[in-house]
Amino acid sequence: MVVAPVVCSMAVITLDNYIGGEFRAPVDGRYLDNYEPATGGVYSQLAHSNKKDVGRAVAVAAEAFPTWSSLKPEQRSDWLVKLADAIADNHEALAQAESKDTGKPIQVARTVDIQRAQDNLRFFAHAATQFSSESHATDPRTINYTLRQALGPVACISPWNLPLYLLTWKIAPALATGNTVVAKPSEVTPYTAFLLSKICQDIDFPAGVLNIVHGTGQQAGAALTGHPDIKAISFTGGTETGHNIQQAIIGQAKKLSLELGGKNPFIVFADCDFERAVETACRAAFSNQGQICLCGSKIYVEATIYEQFIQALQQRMKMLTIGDPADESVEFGALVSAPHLAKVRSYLELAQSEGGEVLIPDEPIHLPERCREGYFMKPALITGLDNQCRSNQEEIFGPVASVQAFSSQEEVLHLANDSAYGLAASIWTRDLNRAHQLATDIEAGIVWVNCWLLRDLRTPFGGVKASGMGREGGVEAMRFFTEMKNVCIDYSET
Ligand code: TXE
Repeated sequence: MVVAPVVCSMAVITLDNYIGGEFRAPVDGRYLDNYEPATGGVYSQLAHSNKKDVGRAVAVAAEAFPTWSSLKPEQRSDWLVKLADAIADNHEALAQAESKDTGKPIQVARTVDIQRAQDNLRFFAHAATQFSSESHATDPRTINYTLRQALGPVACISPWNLPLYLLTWKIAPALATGNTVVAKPSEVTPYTAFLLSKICQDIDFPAGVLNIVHGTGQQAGAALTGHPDIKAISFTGGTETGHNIQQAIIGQAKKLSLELGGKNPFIVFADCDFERAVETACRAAFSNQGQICLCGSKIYVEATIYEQFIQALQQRMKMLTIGDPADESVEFGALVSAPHLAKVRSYLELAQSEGGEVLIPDEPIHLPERCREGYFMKPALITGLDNQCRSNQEEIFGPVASVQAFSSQEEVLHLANDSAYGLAASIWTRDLNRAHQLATDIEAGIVWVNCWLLRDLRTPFGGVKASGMGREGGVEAMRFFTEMKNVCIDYSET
């Protein structure tokens, strides 16, 4: 084990940048506080990197590129497997760290986040050895073939909701295809990325191939996306940030993939499997305290079962075990930060001012002494608002879902598409034709029928409209991180 398990300690941990295989303090010596959401206390400080730190990281990534990109795919694959194995060896320590840093329940960090980080690396390690390209026999004496070449140093910018899960989802295909990486984790949750850099150093991961720079989006993030030697940017985060990045790089020939926010419809018809629909609606709305871009935060229920559904959903919400994320039995922890908690709560006030009713379970939350200042709130449902209200249109990104009734397939299709976002949808019905029709007509990048968040890493992942641009996952990610070059050969001369 290279990563020390998290212990209760008064000592503040320093999270330095990882550049060229070494830990480096930020050039100007400035650090930012990092808070533990369950307690509200500062437990670490991360490098407040600036343009110089980013410049150094990009320079070493550029230096490492020729060697890394000329390795055989099998060799890169071996390195990714080695990294995945090392994450597996440190699974528990990483899970504890992720739970501490984000406020998510320890059992979620273990079974979802850290497991998926390993899966991402193994998946793209194997994909590296299976990646092929096309050839076209144009006539009997001419052939075209397409090379897919690595780009160079690329930027991977990840958010705070699934820190190591989404960081590895980006770096794995980037590295598998031969690029070198400068990653910028969220300043809100930098801890597991720092531990990943310790793991890289421990397994002698080739220096300069993966670099991790900490800091704010405005300073470190903007310096990275604007750096002239960065060839591609893979970004997951808020819609506004995505648009800012898009604007900032106009005129620069960079590939850009944007995975942004969502306000996803969860559509329940009267002919559904009622128990499963209720159970999944609760999971879809409140997993990770509602802080997943795929959360089903707008629930549409066919009018004939609307009252019954709301009752059942409220009953299910009462059963959620809310509390200290370090507690093994807890299913619902703290929100990620004080400002985020304030933002989410402000939507409850907004919904009431818009004329809606806010339904919150009566049961008190039992918190231990250490969590008195933590960022906790109960899950909430909003009812009685029409689709156009701000609460039904804006991404809240917390444990708040709205419920509306509908009377026909046409009506619910209109309601679902009446949104700036278009990431995911979940449809609950036993009518196959209806499911296929809606799946085709809904404006979203991902549609689940009678399920939610059932993931196959080979499938394209991403959204339309304000939810983003481009697709991650499987071969799409491998394509994003490579440039095509067509080679045409005339071999007619005898
Ligand atoms: O995300 P940001 P924030 C949504 C959610 C949330 C809102 C804001 O609604 O309330 O976004 O969250 C980096 N150039 N999602 O403020 O700012 C930043 O440092 C380059 C949905 O935390 O978008 C971090 O590493 N980088 C989302 C990353 O971008 C910049 C998950 C995301 O931060 C930058 C999280 C800049 N100018 C929030 N500004 C999802 N789609 O899953 C910031 N960053």
